[in-house]
Amino acid sequence: MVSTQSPSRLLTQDELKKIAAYKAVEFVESGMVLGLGTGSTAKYAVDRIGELLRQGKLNNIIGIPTSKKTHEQAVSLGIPLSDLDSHPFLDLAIDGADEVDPYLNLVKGRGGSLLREKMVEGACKKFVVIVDESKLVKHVGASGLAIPVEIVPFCWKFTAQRLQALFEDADIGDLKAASDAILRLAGVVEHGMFLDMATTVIVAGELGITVKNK
Ligand code: ABF
Repeated sequence: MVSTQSPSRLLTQDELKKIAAYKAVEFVESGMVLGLGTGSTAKYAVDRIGELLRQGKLNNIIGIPTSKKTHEQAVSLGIPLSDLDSHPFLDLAIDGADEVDPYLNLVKGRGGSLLREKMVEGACKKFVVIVDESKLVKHVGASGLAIPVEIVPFCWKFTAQRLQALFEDADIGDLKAASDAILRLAGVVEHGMFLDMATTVIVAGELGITVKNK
């Protein structure tokens, strides 16, 4: 864990997101195949990668976007893009998260696109998560907000009821067991718990940047 010194004035949440994103882009090297995340924090990282390419400080980057929105952003920045079919092994992905627990387990997907994110980020050697300190939780689900689950449209209410029945007492309990139980339900595509996937989490807070490694 590495901490920097505290800034002299209170920073806005957007400024903290940008600080975390720029720090993560320091991990990017020329020639890398990169997973490009989605959301307001990841957007800053994609912007920064585009800027460094334009300045000639990075070369031969290939980006794999995790959403249509990020795809459009990357195209507008001139970042060369590909997909998992052509590039099944990625060097690094940078993305935001909705919750981060002390073991670097994540909740993602409240901003949408969790399936693509899980596919891309599961194919990376290194997965760097960027958050402001408001995303830190004691345990997954502690924010009280629902864990996003992507399901097929066919009889979706039926699937939603079966999902609710799994966690009637509201306690998510063992995360791996909860993950397995959700994925066993027919009709479920994927869920937003990213367990044991992040290799590094960069947290920007009022007291500076903290880099947590797995
Ligand atoms: C996406 O962006 C989602 O998985 C996650 O829900 C969200 C985090 O967004 P933000 O950085 O805007 O808080 O990666």
